[in-house]
Amino acid sequence: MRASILSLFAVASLAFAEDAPVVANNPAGASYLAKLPTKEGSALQGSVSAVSNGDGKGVLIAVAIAGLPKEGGPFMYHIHEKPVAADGNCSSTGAHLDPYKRGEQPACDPKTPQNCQTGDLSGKHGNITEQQFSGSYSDLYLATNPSDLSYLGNLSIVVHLSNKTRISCANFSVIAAGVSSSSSAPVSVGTSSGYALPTGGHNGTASATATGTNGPTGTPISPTSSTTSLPSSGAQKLAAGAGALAAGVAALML
Ligand SMILES: *[C@@H]1O[C@H](CO)[C@@H](O)[C@H](O)[C@H]1NC(C)=O
Ligand SMILES: *[C@@H]1O[C@H](CO)[C@@H](O)[C@H](O)[C@H]1NC(C)=O
Ligand SMILES: *[C@@H]1O[C@H](CO)[C@@H](O)[C@H](O)[C@H]1NC(C)=O
Ligand SMILES: *[C@@H]1O[C@H](CO)[C@@H](O)[C@H](O)[C@H]1NC(C)=O
Ligand SMILES: *[C@@H]1O[C@H](CO)[C@@H](O)[C@H](O)[C@H]1NC(C)=O
Ligand SMILES: *[C@@H]1O[C@H](CO)[C@@H](O)[C@H](O)[C@H]1NC(C)=O
Ligand SMILES: [Cu+2]
Repeated sequence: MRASILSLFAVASLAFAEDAPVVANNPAGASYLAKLPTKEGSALQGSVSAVSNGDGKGVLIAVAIAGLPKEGGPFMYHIHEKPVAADGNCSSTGAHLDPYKRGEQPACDPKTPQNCQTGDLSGKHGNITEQQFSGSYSDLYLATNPSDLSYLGNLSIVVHLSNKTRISCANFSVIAAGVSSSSSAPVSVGTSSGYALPTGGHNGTASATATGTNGPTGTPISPTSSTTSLPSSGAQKLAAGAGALAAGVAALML
């Protein structure tokens, strides 16, 4: 009896796996930032930001990563379904954000992004094939609206080697919760539960980005503290910074 109920359930959940809908009601000006932690002996650094698109449909993702290892690519990165535990161990982030339960297989086809796990950023938008990468793109299936199943604001980013080893991870933090388009009311995101802004001079960045200018050319929100900042303008500067940091990557494996 029990077994047959379980297998019925398995069949049902397969049958009901559905495409992800375009997220249409992201709050205006909502902005989140995940800043990868720097580690002794590793050149890896970077950030991923997610800002509501101007029309409220989906988000603009901006990625700036440098100091990836020479070996072990191409690199994948995803939004995972849980935050990073306080000890920083990336195992704690669980699987990919996948509220529509399509699972890992078959692999995401970037031509049909609605059929990918909503957290599968590199599946939908491309792996990182160099030791550094900087770019931004729109993703229509991710939410800055806390009531949407694909809300990313209390989740995390994980960067992987090609063999899935997790080499870095970070919580998203709220920079600005935004204003709901339906009610014009500021959105509440429960700042008591781990939404602390990254320490170290983020206040200036936050006020600069909270105004919600997010055209397709928007540059990644870069940390402004002197020890951890990535160059914020231009791939050349990023590449130069990455080159200077490229030594001593071998110790990176976790
Ligand atoms: C993954 O690849 C890295 C670098 O190529 C290697 O050091 C590590 O042992 C591999 N891990 C697994 C689980 O295969
Ligand atoms: C993130 O926040 C949403 C909305 O408040 C909530 O439904 C979800 O359970 C939270 N997820 C985690 C992993 O805390
Ligand atoms: C990530 O966020 C969770 C919950 O919001 C918090 O418990 C955890 O300490 C944070 N992790 C890190 C590495 O800051
Ligand atoms: C991280 O957590 C996993 C699973 O609990 C554990 O096997 C691993 O040893 C931990 N890694 C570190 C560096 O503590
Ligand atoms: C990204 O890399 C992974 C691991 O090597 C591979 O399985 C996957 O097909 C790659 N994805 C794309 C879109 O090239
Ligand atoms: C950022 O602003 C908050 C509130 O205005 C203040 O308490 C905090 O000290 C500021 N942090 C920095 C690094 O300036
Ligand atoms: Cu992942």
